[in-house]
Amino acid sequence: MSESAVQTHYRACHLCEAICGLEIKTQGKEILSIRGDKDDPISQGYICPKATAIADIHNDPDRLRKPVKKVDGQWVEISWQEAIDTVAQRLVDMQNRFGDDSVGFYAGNPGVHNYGNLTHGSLLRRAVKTKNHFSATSLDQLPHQLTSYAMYGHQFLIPIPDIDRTDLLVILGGNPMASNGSIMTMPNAPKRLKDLQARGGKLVVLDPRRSETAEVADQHIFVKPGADAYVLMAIINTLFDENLLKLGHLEQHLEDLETVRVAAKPFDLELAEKQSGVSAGVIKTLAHELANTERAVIYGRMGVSVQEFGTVCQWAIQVINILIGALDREGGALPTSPAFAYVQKGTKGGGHFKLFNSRVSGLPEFGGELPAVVMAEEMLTPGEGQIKAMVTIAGNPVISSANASDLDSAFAGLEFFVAFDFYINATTRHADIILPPTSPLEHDHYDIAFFRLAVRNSTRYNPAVFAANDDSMHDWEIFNALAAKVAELKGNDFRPLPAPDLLVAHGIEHDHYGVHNNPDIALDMNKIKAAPHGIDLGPLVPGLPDRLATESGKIDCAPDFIINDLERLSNVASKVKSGELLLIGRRHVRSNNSWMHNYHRLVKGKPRWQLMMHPDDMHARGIDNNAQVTIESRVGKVTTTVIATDEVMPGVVSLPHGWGHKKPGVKMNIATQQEGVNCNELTDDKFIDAASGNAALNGVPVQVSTVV
Ligand SMILES: Nc1nc2c(c(=O)[nH]1)N[C@H]1C(S)=C(S)[C@@H](COP(=O)(O)OP(=O)(O)OC[C@H]3O[C@@H](n4cnc5c(=O)[nH]c(N)nc54)[C@H](O)[C@@H]3O)O[C@H]1N2
Ligand SMILES: Nc1nc2c(c(=O)[nH]1)N[C@H]1C(S)=C(S)[C@@H](COP(=O)(O)OP(=O)(O)OC[C@H]3O[C@@H](n4cnc5c(=O)[nH]c(N)nc54)[C@H](O)[C@@H]3O)O[C@H]1N2
Ligand code: SF4
Ligand SMILES: [Mo]
Repeated sequence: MSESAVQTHYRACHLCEAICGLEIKTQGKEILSIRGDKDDPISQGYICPKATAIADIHNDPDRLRKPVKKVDGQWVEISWQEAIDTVAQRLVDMQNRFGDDSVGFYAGNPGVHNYGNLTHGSLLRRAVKTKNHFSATSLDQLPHQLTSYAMYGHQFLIPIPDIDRTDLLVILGGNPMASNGSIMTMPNAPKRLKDLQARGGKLVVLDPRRSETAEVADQHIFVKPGADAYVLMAIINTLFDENLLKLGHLEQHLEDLETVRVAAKPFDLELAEKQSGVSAGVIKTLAHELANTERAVIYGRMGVSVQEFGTVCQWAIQVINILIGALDREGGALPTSPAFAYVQKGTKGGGHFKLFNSRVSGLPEFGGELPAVVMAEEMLTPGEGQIKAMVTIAGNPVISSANASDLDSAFAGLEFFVAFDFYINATTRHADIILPPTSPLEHDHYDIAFFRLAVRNSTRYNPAVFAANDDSMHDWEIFNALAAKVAELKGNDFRPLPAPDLLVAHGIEHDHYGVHNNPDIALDMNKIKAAPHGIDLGPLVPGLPDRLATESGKIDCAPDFIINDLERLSNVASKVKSGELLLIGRRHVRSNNSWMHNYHRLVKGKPRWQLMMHPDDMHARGIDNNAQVTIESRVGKVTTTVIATDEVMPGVVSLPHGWGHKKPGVKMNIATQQEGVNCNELTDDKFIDAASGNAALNGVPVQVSTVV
């Protein structure tokens, strides 16, 4: 038999927001190599160590290939037909017995990197009508989306730092050297940051930890967790006070700027210094530099979204960019112009807020979703509307969400649980049925979400690397089949959707570069498919005020609910009790949330899951380096190893999320051998950004002591 030929495929990496282009060589069913695609116009050959682990995902013996059902505590393989029929029947039964809201949904992060989830997920949601939708959005970027909705009228009209042309980039609570950029798709973050410095620009980082990005920055400023809002308000105050405003072309399109000036007044430099630990002089200089640098931009990510004042921080960052004239200006923060789902006035999906509230705590919905922090109480609190069945899609909330122990019990106590996932992990071990989609390399790929958030406009479509087995289903096919069955059982009409590439192709033709709007470019899927490395669509371009999606056509500088939330900020009494430390997270380039710990090449070497603590804090508690310590919060207690480092500021401890796989029933052979603990057993479902309901996973008060 002749050996099959070596084939070269081009495929985007779907693991993180950087969406690097890959060159994958295969022979038959074997992956020979995974390298960076040098001809990818945006990533230009860059990859990080996670990319090669895509081969491990594909080959992993622990990855489920067939649907499984739990029978007397044991997993047995079942046919797709049986799986779909059983799941549909159980969901409909639940709704018949306990009402529509008795079924809940949780959608995790990888669904956003797998476009069939985005195009087809709503089919199932429409078939199984419930108000109980949750997702990783409210553990993450909800404050960004809510702020864009409130100020610019659309949750995805999010201005992106023009990193390749700015001369001053101020980052709060983001670590692109490890994360490779977030809400700022920027493949090869290390080079882009170096280039900024090489052209004489300056990188400033505010972070309670000297992160990998702080390490390469021109200036690193330690800031107390959760206190950034004081710094940002003091910058706003200084800009007004010293008349440093440069409103530029948006001047006539700003509503309620005066409200901002008045609201910022009480938050002066002295207060900011007292609350944040950043000296008044440093904040003042920063305000001056932002105002006086021709091309400057301020940006904030996880550390300032997923904390107690997430929405105030994201709003204040937008306001500063407006005040210094950075919004919608080259080298500042600009709207993106993707080929699909370009946001302009009237674009669907702008958002809605507070249309209804959660049953138990009354937290508000946003865009049809309730905050993930209420998921456990909605499952655990009896009464009408209690969640009795869950559908999880590409998520692992028992490791990723606040108060993980409560969630673990909640999932264990469900009457029915179906998971779309290919691993039996800390969450899905509680499922009754698991529906494993095809491997990432077995389906085609288009980055609907991340082209929208990228520092440069581009487009790229990748066909599947391997043909899927006959007896397997893509996520989108499962959505089609399950939604059809649910509709049939309910006696409703149903029309399945065509394959995702057809939907995107149709969208592109009618969108910004499509023949109907742009006959000169007339971009279509055929042209995109003919360019396997992707097509560069150029740098970000100014588009405001035309693209504003607000009713007034103007920017709402002072949304009421955010201005009202400043009340909370002005309540300055320290909530930190004596001896308490503030817990923050941390990401590492070799890890990816909770699901990339099952591959030897990513977990080998020195451990990366320990608690980081400042030597002074250890000394004060008589804790030795490498000792076992207990960390205790309002909701939980874990035991792990501590390492002494002045990377974290005094009063702060850091523990990465995503670990804690040693649970009975988890079937991830390598992950379960890792010692890291689940830091979300410490994070608190009642500790939230009250304006949005987003979890505050950073800045959680904890006590640390030696294990006795
Ligand atoms: N303390 C703390 N907690 C955090 C964070 C933090 O910084 N600190 N970060 C938060 C953030 S930003 C996020 S985004 C969340 C992530 O939280 P989640 O989205 O809940 O968790 P992931 O670890 O991404 O889990 C993804 C699951 O999807 C499965 N999966 C992967 N690809 C596919 C696919 O193509 N189809 C299907 N059906 N399943 C797939 C994997 O097997 C895995 O089980 O965690 C949050 N939690
Ligand atoms: N390697 C790798 N890359 C990833 C991921 C991953 O798990 N691993 N996850 C992906 C996902 S889902 C996301 S959302 C992005 C996140 O992308 P980033 O936000 O860039 O990544 P983080 O490492 O979470 O950075 C948060 C920073 O905020 C700091 N911080 C914590 N609390 C505070 C605070 O109160 N104030 C300030 N100023 N800083 C604070 C932390 O010390 C940390 O350095 O990364 C994506 N990329
Ligand atoms: S930075 Fe790494 S994980 Fe992220 S897309 Fe690029 S290669 Fe993949
Ligand atoms: Mo995330």
